[in-house]
Amino acid sequence: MNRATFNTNQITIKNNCFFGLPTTIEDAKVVFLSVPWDATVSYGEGTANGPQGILDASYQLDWYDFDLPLAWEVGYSTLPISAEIRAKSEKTRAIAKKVIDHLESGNELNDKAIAKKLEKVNQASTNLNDWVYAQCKNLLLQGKLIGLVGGDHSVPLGYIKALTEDSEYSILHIDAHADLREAYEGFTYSHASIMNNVLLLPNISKLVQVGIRDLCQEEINKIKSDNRIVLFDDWQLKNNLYEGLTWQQQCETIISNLSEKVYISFDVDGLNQAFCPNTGTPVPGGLDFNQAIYLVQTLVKSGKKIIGFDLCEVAPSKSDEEQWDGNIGARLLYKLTNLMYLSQSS
Ligand SMILES: [Mn+2]
Repeated sequence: MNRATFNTNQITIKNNCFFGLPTTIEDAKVVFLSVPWDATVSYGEGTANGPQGILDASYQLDWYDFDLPLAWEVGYSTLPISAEIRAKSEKTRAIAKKVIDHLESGNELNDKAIAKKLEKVNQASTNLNDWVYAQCKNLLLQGKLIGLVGGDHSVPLGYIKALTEDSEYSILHIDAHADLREAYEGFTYSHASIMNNVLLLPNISKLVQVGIRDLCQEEINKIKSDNRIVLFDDWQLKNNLYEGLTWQQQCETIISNLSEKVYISFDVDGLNQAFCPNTGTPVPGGLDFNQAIYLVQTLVKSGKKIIGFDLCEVAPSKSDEEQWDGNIGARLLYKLTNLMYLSQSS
């Protein structure tokens, strides 16, 4: 980016870079990696279009940030949204659908043809995880911070794995769902299993879950039996608020459970659906946009470092004119990136 001629008050040029910020990878402090993948989603489709929807809406943002006024100067670089990954997602999704249809008709997974399809889907997911891992490892070795843009919530596993090779850290997980199922619909790498898979990695000291409000018994059992998991469910958070505990007090309690290095896994459905009307698996309730940001701001104020983050499950509206989901996604992406950078530089 030519900083001397870059006019932050003028129109943003649509250059396929998030927020129109065209920094080279070489000069970048932060790199955005898009993962347009939703092969195994269980309910609504469309999160594979999340990166494009966020990109399209991101041109419209103003660059001034109240936490990091000169955020646009930091150096944010955008890797191209991979058409190949997008195509593989589509192809795999078609196979996964057959498995889901089979199960939804009340059948078991012992059908040979279906088992073969399932194997294909699991292999494609493994390949995706390997791809994300390789991309992230490469960027981390260059000293870059990474903002990963999903995709459904299965996609950050390779990134989280690459980070575990550096040091121990904890995860702040904002979501309506606990995502602790041991495979869902037979898919080992389902979006509903991401945190189960994460906890199989070494070096994850804590998983702190916030805003959760849709759980199955298996997940409750896991939360109770694994002392690395700390649950701040949406019901309790809201009840505490109604009964006089402030959001600040609750944020401090949440953050006190995290270690010095924190990764944020942000599923947009952790927010109230007003902020993600087209997301795949919406649940009523949830955090307000400002509550979520305040939580991350409080984390930064605590002096803990944000070592990376993902933003998943943003599904843009099918209508071109309506960019609300993408708009919220872009604002979250900007804020998370700025706060990550701020936490690293203070
Ligand atoms: Mn979710």
